[in-house]
Amino acid sequence: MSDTIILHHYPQSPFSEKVRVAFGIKGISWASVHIPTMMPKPLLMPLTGGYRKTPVMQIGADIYCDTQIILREIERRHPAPPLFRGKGTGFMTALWSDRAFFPATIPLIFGEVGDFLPKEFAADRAKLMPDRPFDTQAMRAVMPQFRDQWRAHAGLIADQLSDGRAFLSGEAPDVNDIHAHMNVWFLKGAVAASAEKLLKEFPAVDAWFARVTALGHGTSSRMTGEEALAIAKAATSTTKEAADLHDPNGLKPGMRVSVTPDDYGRDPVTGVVVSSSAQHIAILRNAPETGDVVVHFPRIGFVVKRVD
Ligand SMILES: N[C@@H](CCC(=O)N[C@@H](CS)C(=O)NCC(=O)O)C(=O)O
Repeated sequence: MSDTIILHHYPQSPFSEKVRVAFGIKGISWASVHIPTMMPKPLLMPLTGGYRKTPVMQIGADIYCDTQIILREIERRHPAPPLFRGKGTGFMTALWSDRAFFPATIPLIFGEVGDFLPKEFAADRAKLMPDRPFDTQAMRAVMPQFRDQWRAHAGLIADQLSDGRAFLSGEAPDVNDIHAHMNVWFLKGAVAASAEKLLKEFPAVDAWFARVTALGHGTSSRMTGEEALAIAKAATSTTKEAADLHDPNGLKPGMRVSVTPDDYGRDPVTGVVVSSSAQHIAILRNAPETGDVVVHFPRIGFVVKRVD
């Protein structure tokens, strides 16, 4: 039971869709824990120590925060079929997807459906993004410019497919499809008619989208948040202590640090370093509901600070 992959997510979450498609490509069986779409998340916080974003992956007492580290870990544990052909480029595509394409998708969705959002949801997202007010009126005002941006991103997908290939890297799907698919999936799911208008000039993108969707989500069974907490408590982390000889700031196992996203949802998680490298940091923490857990983060997009 403790090596079951557990995904804490909700169905409408676009970042979770990246992980669900990865499960589909690899044919993985996983346990699905539905978490709330906004705070509070009382059954998730004991696992992460404060990280609130969606999704979070749990394997026993190892907790993975952010899709970068989640996809890396899925690949490590289930290497076939590969998600990553080159070891670096799949992560570069992620940054395009998350930090350029996603910010163009958000105003197109919330500029259109803003008036229908529950007040609590808007208030939660305003708190999530303290530097960027969640102002749906303002989003509506800039929709024409973001349509241009969105079209340009979708056009890149079309250009990549223009030689007739089935998937972005060739005849087999990989992580580039996962990252490109997310924003198209989000727009289509939230504002179908507007997505259809924007994609009309890109029939190859629609056909590719259908191929990626057909990969499915692997096989999932539902689990409750309470069951997931009990699994963490009964398990022991399998993460081994490992020092990073090249860490430019002298970070070492045993040091107490905080790890905080640098973009939004900037809630620090504090713990003791178990293992770190240029691309990951794993910290040990403890909560009464879980006992000892090791929480894993990527380094890109996260601020690590010593706390003494
Ligand atoms: N960098 C994160 C971004 C995750 C993210 O922004 N997720 C959205 C939902 S798809 C979120 O956390 N929204 C607020 C929430 O779910 O509480 C990742 O790659 O996992």
